[in-house]
Amino acid sequence: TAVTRRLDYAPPAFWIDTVDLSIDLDPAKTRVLSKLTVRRNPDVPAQPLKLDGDELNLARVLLDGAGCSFRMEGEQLVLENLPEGDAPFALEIFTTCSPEKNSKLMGLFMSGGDFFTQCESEGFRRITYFLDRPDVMATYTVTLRADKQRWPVLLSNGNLVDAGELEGGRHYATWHDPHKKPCYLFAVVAGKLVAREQRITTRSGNNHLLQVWVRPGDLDQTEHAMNSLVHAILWDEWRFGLKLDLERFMVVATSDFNFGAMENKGLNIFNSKYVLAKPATATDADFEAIEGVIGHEYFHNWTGDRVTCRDWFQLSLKEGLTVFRDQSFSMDMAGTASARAVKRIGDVITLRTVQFAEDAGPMAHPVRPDEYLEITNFYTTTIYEKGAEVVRMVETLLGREGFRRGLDLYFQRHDGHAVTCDDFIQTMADATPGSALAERLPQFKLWYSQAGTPVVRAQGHYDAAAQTYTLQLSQSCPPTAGQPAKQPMLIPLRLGLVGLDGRDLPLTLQGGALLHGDVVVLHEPAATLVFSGVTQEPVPSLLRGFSAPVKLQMEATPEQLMHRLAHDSDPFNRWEAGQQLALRVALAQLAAGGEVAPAPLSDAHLAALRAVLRDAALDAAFKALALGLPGESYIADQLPGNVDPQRIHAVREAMRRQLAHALRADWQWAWEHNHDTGAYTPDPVSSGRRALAGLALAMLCLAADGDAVWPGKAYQRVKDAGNMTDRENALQALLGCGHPLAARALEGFYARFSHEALVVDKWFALQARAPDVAGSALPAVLALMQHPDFTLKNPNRARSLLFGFCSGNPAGFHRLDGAGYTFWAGQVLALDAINPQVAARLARTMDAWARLAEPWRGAAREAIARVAAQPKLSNDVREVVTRALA
Ligand code: B3K
Ligand code: ZN
Repeated sequence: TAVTRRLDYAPPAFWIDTVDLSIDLDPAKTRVLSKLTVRRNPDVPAQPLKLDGDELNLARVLLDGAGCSFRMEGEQLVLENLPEGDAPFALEIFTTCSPEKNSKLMGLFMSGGDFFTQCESEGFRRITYFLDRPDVMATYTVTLRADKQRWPVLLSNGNLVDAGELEGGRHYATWHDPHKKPCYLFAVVAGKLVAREQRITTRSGNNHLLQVWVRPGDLDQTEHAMNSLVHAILWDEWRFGLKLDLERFMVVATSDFNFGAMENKGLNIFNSKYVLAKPATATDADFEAIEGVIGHEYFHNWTGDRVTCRDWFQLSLKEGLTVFRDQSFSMDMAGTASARAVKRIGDVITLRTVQFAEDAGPMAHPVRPDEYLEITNFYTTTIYEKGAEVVRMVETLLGREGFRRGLDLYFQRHDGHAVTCDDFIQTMADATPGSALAERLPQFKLWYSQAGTPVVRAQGHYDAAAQTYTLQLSQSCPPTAGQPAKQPMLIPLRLGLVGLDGRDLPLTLQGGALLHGDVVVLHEPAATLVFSGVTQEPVPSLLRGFSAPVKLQMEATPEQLMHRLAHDSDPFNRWEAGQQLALRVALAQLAAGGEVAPAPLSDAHLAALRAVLRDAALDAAFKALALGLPGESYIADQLPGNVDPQRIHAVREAMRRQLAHALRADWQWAWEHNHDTGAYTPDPVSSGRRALAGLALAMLCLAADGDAVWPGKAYQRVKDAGNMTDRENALQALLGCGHPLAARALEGFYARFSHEALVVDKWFALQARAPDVAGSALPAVLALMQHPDFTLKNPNRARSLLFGFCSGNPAGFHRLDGAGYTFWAGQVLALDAINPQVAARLARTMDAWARLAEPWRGAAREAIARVAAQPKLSNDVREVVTRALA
């Protein structure tokens, strides 16, 4: 298959106005009759109608009720002798497909005996022949037929308009969706399901039926999802004036799903991981993720469904904007300034560890890509998270009100249409004439077209006599594949100058004004800012709140960093100062040769961390983040190359052990004050206390030095914790210190939860990430693959074990003998035969191979080449490994 290019976009030669589907559901052979009203697109020269298909069996085609000629061109169905002129004609296409053989989980597939669909991006063509592209929008009516006993619930988009009995124990349901939509938003569910229902009256006085559909035994795990949905509906109306436009809104959970969830119009389908939660089985992180993903899919109803993408290169139009919306929602739900900052820090950690690495690797691409072999590979953190940062910068430039005005105009102009990223950003500028965005729109648009992470260098100078502080800024962006030279970008830098007493000094910029009082817009390759009336030497705090997705490089003394760790009024930068401090220590240890120092942290550094831990004014959640060390892959990303993953691990472990020992009394104090959070609720305050208690417990186990007290406490907690967060943290603490009790604790954990699939996933993941004591990690993973509960066919299960090991356990994976990489190659190939999307994700865990030192680099290349040499690879995996080796 060939590469698809953005600049090759051409409007469709035909429009499809209505789709009338009749689906007879059967696991082995489902029959689909599709009646389409089609007409020529008068703006396009006459040409044949080419309908997309994939693994379909074609039985019959009728044109205006009569047989007609057609031919196949690869998987496309081509019709040539169609009526001239603009008048609509009727096509009837009769096909069959086999849901039970569909292990790719795209199109119509089975999960636990029930039917589900996944159409984005190109799954609808696996259900029937169609113009499978998002700019073809139609009105759908769907009749589902199935055995009533086996599949009593029949759902599709829109409203239920008819239902009844059929002969032979079958029944039917007809759904009509009044909203025009692209086919990627089509959905069908049929199964033995039950719903939690709630009626809601919104602020505009409309009444809606909300349903969360799950397997019968799971109803007790749906309350949090329903609450999250209600909050999302109310929030979108309050914050953006966007109302629910459907009488009925449904969420359905399935345990076999390629990713998180899908925003099908009125019928969102979810990976059960992002719906089901009860305190006994779900952690605080799970509860938080459910709120975020339920919000995300709901917000797509406007940003995605009503205004959709013209083509898949515009994916970030809906994804970047919707991630920005779900992040804003979660922040508002978190409440306090501190809880908001904790959410922001978490989002930035993801961005910097995953997206920055993507930008620096073989899959680097712009937020609006220019080409793809397989679109499924482009559901990336660049499209999603960097895309969200681009929208956040728009909000920073326009202010909250201006941003709202922009979005209002966006819906006025584009509601009901399939549009582009250019349309979005143009609208935001048009709504805010004179804004920093409108003034420099062409430059801002580079965020959509240039790949790579810009680097901002800053240097400060204080002139005591003149009472000025001069900041010299410059920017650059490293080359990426196909983009050797980059232009300077528009970068909003939120900043402050921290005084001796820890408070911000007033900001007076010479010859210019600061946007919103604290934002500088850097648009030149280099700029000099002079602040006047600065009465004392300040400590600069740049990129507050992480106001742009860039790497900031600025010299700072440890004292300056500690001053900010103690005082910065911006909690994000306060945390960041601590990360910088730790990073410097790690990088110094990596640069020095020889043995890894057993205690690399200075006394002053430890004292600064102790002060944060003991600070009565700080929330526990913030403390847990501030006391955490940067991850191994983030440390690796800071190196120019020649990455030795084992040394990074050893250095970070030395830091962790030192932190555990040196602060032992403080950890004990933190544990005592935080380990009992009473009856479980997933609110930010108590979840923060659980996070800090979990960290303290892990540290105390690590510092146990043969003493059985703390490992014993952890073991006891695995047995009798009142919620999954505490239980999992305790188990992780035991595993993390390599204590022999860990094995027994794991056994007990499994025995208790062996019937809870989502907990069994955790059980696999915890072991996949367990420390590599004497090379034990890989053999342990191989043994787990033989466990009766392990299967490559279930994406969640495969991800728990394989991704847990290949990306979550660097020391175990990057073995000197290369056996980790050989294992990776084997699993990528095995998965590719089952589910190419999941296989391609696993393939990407080797993205950073070229930055490794020998012998890892050579062994990694060999393993990737082995995969690339397979003649029967999917496009998904082929694209990833070809780029990796390019
Ligand atoms: N839009 C879907 C992702 C579909 C992925 C297709 N390969 C989920 C989301 O972003 O909300
Ligand atoms: Zn999305």
